[in-house]
Parts: sequence; structure tokens; C-alpha cells
Amino acid sequence: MPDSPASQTAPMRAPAMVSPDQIRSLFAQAMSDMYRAEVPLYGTLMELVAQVNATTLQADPALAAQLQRNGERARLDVERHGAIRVGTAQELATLRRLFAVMGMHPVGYYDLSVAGVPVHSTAFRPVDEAALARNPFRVFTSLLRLELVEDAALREHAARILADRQIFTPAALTLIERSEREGGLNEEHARQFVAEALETFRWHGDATVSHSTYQALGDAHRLIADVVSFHGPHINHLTPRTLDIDAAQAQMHARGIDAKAVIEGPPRRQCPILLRQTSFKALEEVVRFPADGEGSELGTHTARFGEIEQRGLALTPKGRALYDALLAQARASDAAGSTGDDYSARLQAAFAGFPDDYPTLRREGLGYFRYALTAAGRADPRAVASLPAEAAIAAGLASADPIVYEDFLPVSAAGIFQSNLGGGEQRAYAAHANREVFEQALGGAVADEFSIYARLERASLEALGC
Ligand code: OOG
Ligand code: NI
Repeated sequence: MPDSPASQTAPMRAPAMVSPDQIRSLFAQAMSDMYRAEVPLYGTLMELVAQVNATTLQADPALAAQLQRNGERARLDVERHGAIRVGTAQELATLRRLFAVMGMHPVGYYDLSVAGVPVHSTAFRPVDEAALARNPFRVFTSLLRLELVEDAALREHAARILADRQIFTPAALTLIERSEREGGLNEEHARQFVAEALETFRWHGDATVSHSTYQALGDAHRLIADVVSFHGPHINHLTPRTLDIDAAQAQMHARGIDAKAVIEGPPRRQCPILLRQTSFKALEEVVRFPADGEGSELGTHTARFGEIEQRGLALTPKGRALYDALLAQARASDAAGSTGDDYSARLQAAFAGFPDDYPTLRREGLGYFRYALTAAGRADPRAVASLPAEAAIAAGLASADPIVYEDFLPVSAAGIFQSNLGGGEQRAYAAHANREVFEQALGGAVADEFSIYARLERASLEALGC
């Protein structure tokens, strides 16, 4: 496949350099292959999703055409997101540089402490349209917040353990520097980079701490044990994108997969919005812990699971405020949040207040849309340019398709964390959003997701001449 041209802001790249998009595609494929070998149930999930998607597209030609028009059809089969959790600012800052080699940049800030998980997070992902169409691979990345651990001795012990580990291979670090210095990597270096980067995300069945330390960390929070006790930030799930998550969920149950009870996010609708997610429970895996004295001791750890997601319309701040209010309304009547038996009924009822047809969503400014000329519009572009966008649509000269949401939802993410850490525990942390501290650790700002969608919408309108 041809490389996309070098970005204008990057230093001049020699012609032999491969594009960041190409490196990301190689990496996403390598991660998927590795995870399928490590967690075979993930392979089952991929097959199931491919089947559901094929059936959905066959039954809904309008949806198939919409995906085709918007460059989403080709990416659907390779689309994934993954998640990792790191322990120190230094680890996060180096990840930022590692992902940048693959054209993945931090977008959004998520505070999960409000939901009882002592982390804050961002998503590394491609940002511009061509890169997303090429391969939208994203990694939800969380930074542990040891400052939320009350026990000072345990906090310091954990910090010491983390300070002693190196989660990147020397060759990966060298290749990151090379890419920064030279403005990219050639094909041989790109392949080496992918192989070396993969090492950071691999599962290690041998812990770095004794079983008693692991347990003490886990008693503070299971997530702390997961981050601190291992050689690196193992990828904890990979998530394919389905076009019908209810069908995929039913399939999981039919195949006896231990799926989460409810789907996180908005309810089923005619016009999907944002993101709906479900997962299968984390596997219990055997781990070898070094003994305090000599030898080692076997134990288990649950961290790695599989997830499925369905993506829909990206909402404007106004649409998002409505979403947050209706979700809070559905959850408020049940302290257990999204676990109650009648939760889906309550969710459906609450969301009756959210318009469910694209023209209304667009006219009320609830979502972002991509405008394009129809065949009639292409035949007479000057007629389009003289009309306001709404009139061009009414006259059949232009179309407006939903811009897909590429990001995450903090309440859903917390639900996914909780269902997969095992132990059904709830911790209460006071709200501690601290974006500045996160960006300082990251060594750069996180992009604002709303401005990215707004820019895409504006660019499509400008291209119409409206
Ligand atoms: C991340 C959970 C968040 C999602 O899809 O919302 C996430 C984690 O468990 O580390 O991946
Ligand atoms: Ni996820």
C-alpha cells in the first residue's frame, strides 16, 4: 500500500521512511495476534463479531452504504482498541513518545477516581480523518494515582518497586529516539520497532513481588496490585467494533461466554450515539511469585478480558450534557449503578428524552455530522454553493452522515474496570480530577475531543461551499 505523504510539520523524511499510519497498522495487527495467542477467547470474540457484522450489513443496505461513504467500511474489520495501566509519570511520558511514532496522540482526560478506581487516563489515537480511515487503533491508557492510597508505608513501598522497573526494551528506546531525530523510521526500523514495542505489552506470568506484597497491594485496591506487581503494563483487553452489540451480547451468552450482565452506555436506539460496550469476565491466570526467602510460590491473578463495542454519533457539548443528565437519572434510582435487574428498562425510559432520528439530532445541534455532495449535488455543485446546508439537504443535493465517536466514556470505563478486577469491591475516593497533574506527567497536553469533531464537521461544510 502507498504511504501517505509526510506531514508538513514533521522534519523532512527520507523517501524510504514508512508512514506512522503504516507502523500503527503493523502494530495493531501484531497486538491482535499476540493477544489471540495469549487469550484464546478473544479469538472467539473476533469471529463472533465478524459474523454479526456481516449479517447486520446484509440486512441493512442503507447502513452499509453509509459506512462506505464515510470510509468506515474498510476499517471495520481491523478496528480495535486496547487498554493498559502504568505506574509512573516517566512510564506515561515515554508511552506518549512511543505512540507518537505510530501517529497516536493523547485525546481526552478521564478521571476515574470518582468511580472508585485510583487512576486517571487518556486515549492515544490517530486524530485526522485519513489516519482514522487507515487504521483507527486506540489505546486507553491509565496512570495509577498512588497519592490516593492512604497507607503511607504501602504507598512508598509501591513507589520503590515501580521506580526499579524498566518497561521498555533498550532497542525500543533507541528507535523512539531515532524516529524523533530523523522524523520517522524506514521499513526495517519500523518492523524492529513494532517487535520491540510489543515486548512492553506482553503478559508476564512471573510477578516481581512476593505473594504477600501482592496481597497487601491488592487489599489497598486490586488495581494497584495489577499495576505494581508485574514487569510491565500487560495489555488487559482488546476490543473489536460491532455493528449490533445486542446481537453480539446474545451470541456471547449463547456460546456460554461469561459476559457482563448489562451493556454500558446508552440504550439500544435507531440512531446509535457515542459508545456501547460489554465484556467477558477476566480470566484467572496462574502467576509465579518470588518467595521472600528462596524459590517461588504459585498464585493467581485476574486482569485480562475481552470486550466488544458499538460506536455511534459523536455528540456536541450540548448532546453530551443531555446524555450525562439522562444517564445519571437512570442510575440515580439504584445505588448499585449499572448492575440492577431493571436497569435496562430504566435506561430506555430515561433516554426517551433523547431525539432518535438524525435530522432532529442535527437540527438541535446534539451531534456532529459530515456533509457531502450527493450524485445530484455533484452534477450541479454551483447550485449547492448558493444554498444553506439545510436547504441543500432538503433539495437532495447534499447528505449529512453521523461522525463516529472515536473516544471513551468515563462512567462506562469505570463499569468495565469494576467488572473485571474481580472481587466486586467498591472504594470511595473523593472527586479528584486533576488534568494539570496528568498533563505534567504525560509531558504534554491532551487534545480536546470536541474540537476535533467540530473541525471535521466544519471542513466537510467548507468542502461543500455552503
Ligand atoms: C480500561 C477500561 C476502559 C473502555 O473501553 O472504556 C476501557 C482498563 O480496564 O484498564 O477500556
Ligand atoms: Ni475497553
